[in-house]
Amino acid sequence: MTKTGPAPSNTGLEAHYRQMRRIRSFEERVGELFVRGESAGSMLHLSIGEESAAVGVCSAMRDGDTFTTHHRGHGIFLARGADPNRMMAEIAGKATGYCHGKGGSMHIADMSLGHLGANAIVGGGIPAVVGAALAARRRGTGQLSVAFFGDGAMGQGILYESMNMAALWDLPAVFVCINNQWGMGTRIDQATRVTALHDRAAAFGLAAETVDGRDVREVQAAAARILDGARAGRPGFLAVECYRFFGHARKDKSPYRSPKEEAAGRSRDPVAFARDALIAAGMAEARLDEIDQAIATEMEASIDAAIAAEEPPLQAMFRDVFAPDAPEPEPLARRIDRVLARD
Ligand SMILES: Cc1ncc(C[n+]2csc(CCOP(=O)(O)OP(=O)(O)O)c2C)c(N)n1
Repeated sequence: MTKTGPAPSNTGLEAHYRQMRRIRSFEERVGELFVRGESAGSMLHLSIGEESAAVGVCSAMRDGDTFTTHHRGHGIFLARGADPNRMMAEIAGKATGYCHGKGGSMHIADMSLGHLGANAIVGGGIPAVVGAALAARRRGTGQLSVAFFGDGAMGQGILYESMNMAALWDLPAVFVCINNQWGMGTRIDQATRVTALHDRAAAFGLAAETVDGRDVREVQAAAARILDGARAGRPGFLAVECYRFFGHARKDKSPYRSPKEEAAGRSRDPVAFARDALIAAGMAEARLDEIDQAIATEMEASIDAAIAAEEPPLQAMFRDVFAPDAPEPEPLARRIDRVLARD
């Protein structure tokens, strides 16, 4: 049930543009961090091309709402108000990062901004929003919870268990599938016969729509419809159609896609689309260039700060990993000594 809302206006488009440009610029710097050998871990997944999904949906969320993301979640967290300096530091594995350098790109979390956690397991973050939505409803807080995931998670059983439970209990939960057409090297139509993904959610009793991600205003309007319904107790599903501009992770040059396909996908750029729409509405290109420059300066400062930041001290290895009252884990060397001493 793909619906078309009223024609989008330019109201708020400049703010959306700024936020999408910040995400694009941040991701470009994250790519640079990796190439410079300064990122922690070996994997980075950039959301370039998917900015409208993050900004469109997050702009329909309210303070206090919670969310989880998949492994490609930098843009979503930025759109929910994350500080790029703390994010970049986290991706660089530094003590000043959101999780003191222990989460990295794929396990970043921050309860104060409602981020219940990114998750590297495909579909892994989805069930947490059902719990968060149940808690919100029982407490009567008016909050809702949103799960962001990729089209690959449409093949995970936990999504269907979660949607079923949310629908059965009328929970304020929303499931957002960022359909960038590819799950690693598998195109969506090589993975499923039913590519109208919202039909599956509708079958579980959710309000379900698909929206073209090229125009952030369309995404925001569709997200507002779905989120308003969820807040009133009718959980929803939104698929945002977009294109993953680059490889799955930084080392993937996507040899499984033709240059023609990539060119067509990149021509659906939501950042360029918003820029063109602002110019068409009378905004001077020079003003947009100024905005871009200010954002580039902000993100360049974040990469410099992340590289210069302190590594976490070794003693912090087990901090924030175990419950505060749990006994300290025994160091491996002592354990080996103890086991060997038994013989
Ligand atoms: C349960 C599980 N199976 C396989 C993987 C390996 N894996 C990591 S990302 C990915 C593809 C995910 O595609 P999608 O959900 O569409 O997200 P995208 O990468 O396109 O953003 C796979 C198969 C995993 N992390 N977890």
